[in-house]
Amino acid sequence: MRQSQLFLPTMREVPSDAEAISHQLMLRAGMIRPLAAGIYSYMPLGRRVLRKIENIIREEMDAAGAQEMLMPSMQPTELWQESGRYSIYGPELMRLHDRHGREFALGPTAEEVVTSIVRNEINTYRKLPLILYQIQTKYRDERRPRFGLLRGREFLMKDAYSFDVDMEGLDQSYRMMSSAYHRIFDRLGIQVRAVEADAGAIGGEGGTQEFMALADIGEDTIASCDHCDYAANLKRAVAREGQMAPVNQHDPASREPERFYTPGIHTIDQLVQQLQLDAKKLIKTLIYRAGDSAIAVLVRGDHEVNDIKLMHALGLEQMELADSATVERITGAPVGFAGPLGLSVPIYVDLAVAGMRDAVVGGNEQDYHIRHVQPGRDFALHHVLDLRNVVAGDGCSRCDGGHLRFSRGIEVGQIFKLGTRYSEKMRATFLDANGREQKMMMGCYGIGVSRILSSVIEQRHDDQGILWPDSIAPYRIHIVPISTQDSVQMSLAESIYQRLSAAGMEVLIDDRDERPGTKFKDSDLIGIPYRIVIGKHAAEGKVELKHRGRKESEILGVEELFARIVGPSKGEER
Ligand code: 9G3
Repeated sequence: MRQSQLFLPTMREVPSDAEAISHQLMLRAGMIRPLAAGIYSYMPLGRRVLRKIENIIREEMDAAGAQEMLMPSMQPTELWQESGRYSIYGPELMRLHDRHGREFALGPTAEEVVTSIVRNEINTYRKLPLILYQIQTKYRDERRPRFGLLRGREFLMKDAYSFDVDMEGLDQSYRMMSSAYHRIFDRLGIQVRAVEADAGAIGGEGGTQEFMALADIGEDTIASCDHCDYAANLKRAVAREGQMAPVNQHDPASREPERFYTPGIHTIDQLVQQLQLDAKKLIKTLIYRAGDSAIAVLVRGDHEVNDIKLMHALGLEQMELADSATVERITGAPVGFAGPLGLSVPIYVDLAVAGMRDAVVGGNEQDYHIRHVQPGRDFALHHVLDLRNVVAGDGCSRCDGGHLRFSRGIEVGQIFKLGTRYSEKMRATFLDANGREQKMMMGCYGIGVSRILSSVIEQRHDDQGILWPDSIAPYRIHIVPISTQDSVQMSLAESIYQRLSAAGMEVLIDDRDERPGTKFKDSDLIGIPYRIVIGKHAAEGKVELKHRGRKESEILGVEELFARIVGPSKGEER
């Protein structure tokens, strides 16, 4: 491709509203352009990379026995009524009406659609297992689209769905997909960590993994053990069971609860600061609305409630903190003074609280707290369970001696065991070998294709620009003649360009009449792996070869160059 023809609007200046480095570099490298918030056009260079990512995914999905199809984005909302998910999703689910007034959703995912197809076509165990997938645009009206393609409102996803006769079959499909994912991410050159995750609203019979691209910009927090291979999304992570110190009812050292005056102190930090108290000696009491009732949740002062664990404990799909009026009604005090003593609502206590002694709690009275409180003695412990976010340094729940540490990740893949969550609601059944009607066992498997574009750049860039892995680079070779006015240089450049292209290489030649500095800056920015500079050595038939990811370059004769580029040993290509 001749760069003088290529629609490649590179930019020098860093776009001010782009916070993520991948977002900045994709804009500057002329790979994407914004159309609206969270909605982007892929320019030729970006499209080339995206297509390579798609093709690697296709190859591995096909090799794993999945079959590619393509489903509509316009989904009749009757399907979402059938699955019971129409009411779960609010404004995030983009809806529209056709000219006849029929309501459609722009598909954020395709469980309903694929199940509606399979239930009409499959009715015998002989036709299972079946794994279908598509690579298609998804729509989710995110409240806060950000970081370019990392959280967009229209994005490309590979979504696959497996259909099996039983749990054993589902486990097999799940394993097949999981190992395909490891191969895919390895070939894409992304450093990925598979972590235990939470199935969330999609539901499912347990068993879901997220594939996290390690990157500081990532919105997800990964808790991983420094000793074994345990790793989990913070929403799901479990520490070594909080050691519940034996609750000693009549410990002589413990004193009776005592109310004390704390004017204007209504946050944990204020309590810690002004009263020189250790947050580990405090108990936070949070009032949540659970449906149309309320509950109190107690965690230690230095811990946070894990909403996902709380919702699972209560069997609820959504929950939020009570508003201040509700807090006043239940505790008799303004927000900030809630405590467990004398509460009429059910109290859910995190494991780490149950073993506390001599704790400070809110006094359920404005400007008052209570000290020397002992859970179990001064208030009942009816519901004691793991309700908190783990913190760095917590003991690992899987091995002896390991401790959890945090890292950030971008979720680039998710695989779920759905079980009969959809086949039951949507009657996707088959007749088994005994002629009995059974519900299909389903799994679903997603990869954020456009998110991968950003993730690769987040992990592989330097101050000058992008460092593409060979597998998905938009071109493999960048020929950069220093001066288009120099006929010796240009004729050598042209002949190398023709020969490499004829050998099937993807070559970009910078034939623009630009200053060398501009050419080198653009070349570093777009990050093509191999650069061949045609300069002062051209007269001796020599060129300079440099790999984008390495410092040193070398002067080679043309024949050496071809031996190096066209016919390298496999290992060298990595
Ligand atoms: C919605 C909206 C947003 C959503 C969903 C539904 C996430 C939704 C979860 C999944 C699960 C898997 C198949 C591929 C892998 C992921 N956000 N999810 O179901 F209506 Cl607005 O998409 N789907």
